[in-house]
Amino acid sequence: MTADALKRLAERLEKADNVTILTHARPDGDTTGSGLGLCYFLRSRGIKANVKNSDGFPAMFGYIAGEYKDLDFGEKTVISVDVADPKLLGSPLEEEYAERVDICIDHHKSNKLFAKENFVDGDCCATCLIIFELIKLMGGKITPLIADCLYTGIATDTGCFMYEGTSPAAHRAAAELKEAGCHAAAINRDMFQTKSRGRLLAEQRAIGTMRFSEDGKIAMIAITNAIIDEFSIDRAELDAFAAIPLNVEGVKIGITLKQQADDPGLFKASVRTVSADASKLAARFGGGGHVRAAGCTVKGTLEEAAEQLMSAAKDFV
Ligand SMILES: [Mn+2]
Repeated sequence: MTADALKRLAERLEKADNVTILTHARPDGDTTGSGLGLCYFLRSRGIKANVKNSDGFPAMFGYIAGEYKDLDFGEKTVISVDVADPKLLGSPLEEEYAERVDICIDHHKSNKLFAKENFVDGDCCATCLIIFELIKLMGGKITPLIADCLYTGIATDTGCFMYEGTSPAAHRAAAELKEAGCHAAAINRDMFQTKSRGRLLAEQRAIGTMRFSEDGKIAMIAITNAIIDEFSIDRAELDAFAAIPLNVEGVKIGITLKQQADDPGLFKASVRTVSADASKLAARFGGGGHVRAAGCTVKGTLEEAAEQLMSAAKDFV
């Protein structure tokens, strides 16, 4: 974010009071860390603040959300964090807040600029990185709890600092957050290494479906409702499966098909690439996303969906 925009945001927050912070639905590490980090910081400044989302905080973020409690106040300012589109607030928050967000803080290039004031930096790795810079500019103290919040979002949105777009600023922020007392090793273990037993067994089954084409350059796995039901895993855990096909040596395009719970004849496809433009491949099916990570939906049986995607992917290797 430009120094100017960050300064305007800081000035705006100095004057804010009785703040409701909104995260997106099915909250991930970045929206959760941004929301809670900003909330704890504002409270430390004597500004009343709460964090709301449509689904509650997932148990995996208990180390930052566990002690969180709502305060009682009449709301005056509404801030969204890491929310690119008011639709992503989910139900019921979308109905309640879509039209009346005062300040939007985000890092998605696709942001719909739906708030009264929008502070969007599409080149920033994580919304938590914007919040980090904001707190520093405002001369705030980064407590170990706030450091854990912000580290969580930076680590998760950069794939533990492995994605191409991971900026020097993200590494510097991580260093400062470590100095501020964040529990980086424990967070990394929880976010990137620890899996539920059901998830690992479901991965095993999904890996069992792996098929290749184009001399091993394209790999595909499928997660069917049968697999999900058998191991009763949370659908939120499935997002991480998209990385599996690219783990295989030589694979340039990885596709993960996920059967939809409410429509077994519909598959959500996640496309991950090493160098090809994933968003162009997804666009052929009416989807979109980023250059190395995109998604779309395809109708049909599993075989039909797989065949359509595999044949389209051939044009990209
Ligand atoms: Mn994010």
